[in-house]
Amino acid sequence: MKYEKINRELFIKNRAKFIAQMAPKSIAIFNSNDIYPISADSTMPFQQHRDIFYLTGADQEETILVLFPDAFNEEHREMLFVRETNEHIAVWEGEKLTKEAALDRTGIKDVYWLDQFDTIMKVVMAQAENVYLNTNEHTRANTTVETREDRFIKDFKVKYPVHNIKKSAPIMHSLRAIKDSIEIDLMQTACNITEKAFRRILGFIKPGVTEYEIEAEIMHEFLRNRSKGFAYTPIIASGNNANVLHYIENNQVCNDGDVILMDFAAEYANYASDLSRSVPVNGKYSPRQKDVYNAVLRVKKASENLLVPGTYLAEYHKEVGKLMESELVGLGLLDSTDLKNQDPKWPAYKKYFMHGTSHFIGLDTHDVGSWTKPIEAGMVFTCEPGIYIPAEGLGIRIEDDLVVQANGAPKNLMGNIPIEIEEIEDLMNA
Ligand SMILES: [Mn+2]
Repeated sequence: MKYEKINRELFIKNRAKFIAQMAPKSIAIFNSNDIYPISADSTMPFQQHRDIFYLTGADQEETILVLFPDAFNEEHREMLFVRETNEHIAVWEGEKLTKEAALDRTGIKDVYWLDQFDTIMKVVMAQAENVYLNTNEHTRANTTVETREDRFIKDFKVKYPVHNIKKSAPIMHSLRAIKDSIEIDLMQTACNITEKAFRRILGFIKPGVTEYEIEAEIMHEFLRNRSKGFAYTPIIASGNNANVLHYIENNQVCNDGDVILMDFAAEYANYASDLSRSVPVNGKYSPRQKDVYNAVLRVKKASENLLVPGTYLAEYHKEVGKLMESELVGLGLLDSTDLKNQDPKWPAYKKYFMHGTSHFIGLDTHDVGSWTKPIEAGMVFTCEPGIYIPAEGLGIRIEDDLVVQANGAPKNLMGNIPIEIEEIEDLMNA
């Protein structure tokens, strides 16, 4: 792991919060992710499952967490199973968690080797009525690939067919949506690394550079700051490429006179940040580019102040739509006829701003959290309005990450990242 050791109090508190939501006589089980194969003996870099990470801090494959607060034996109440390590593994693959290291990292006293799992489960399952299993209930999840968790659940239900199955996902979503101060600090670190990369490329972007050269500069800055890389696939989209919302080829030359829309951000300790900035390739926005940029910026500033406790995300998005509608009229992109004829289900502004304004962010970039309950203090959201005008080869998006406060405006974790036109132009021409 490149990141500094995390204060394990976070994971101890997270487990206590989960246990507080469990029914009596229940066991909860969480699995790590697989290491995904590519071909031959190649694999993708390991990415820990965010739920077991949230509950333990264990950042290693083939790890299982078992929580059983009502267990008869104290050593069965909180158990971590890890792959047995030895000197051979240490030489070939590097250091894996020993029992001592696992305790140090997670705060779990009872650490077992994985080969004891089946034997111990027989003992504890005989005492339990319910089992919480962890499925992916993110509404946009792509679940074609069978995960280690999916495989485990299949086997487990065959072995223990008469226990009551309960869902961990709703509990995990409600816990993970509200961030602890230790998590906010980790997210702030991710945002600060993102800031360094943005400042670095402001001095690098000029007509003739390629989108992938900009991507390379960003990655360089991420790695030297203990991030393992991008929190999501970066979008480095110059000119009309900005109008392809998920443009990730990043293989074109940046031309004089174009604006380049960049949606990139660092991960740190598995926590995501998410930034968008749109800057002029030649260091000076044209008058039209300035007008569109400032329209997006006004929508962003007004929208973020709506991220307050008690508001529903659906209401919030409606309000942002109204702000955007009036800016689009101001830019001459919509007129009164467009507004008169608009379909309430697909309002006129969606022609130029077709995506949502905010999403939860945390251990996942599009983090878990309820879209049907009001916003609460401690939730972290992006705010990312944009205006896309293919006819003008121009697309602008501006995005920061914000922590909802109990009172007043949210705290901007990206408040130090240049956003005003003058500051961006000054830095690009320094
Ligand atoms: Mn985003």
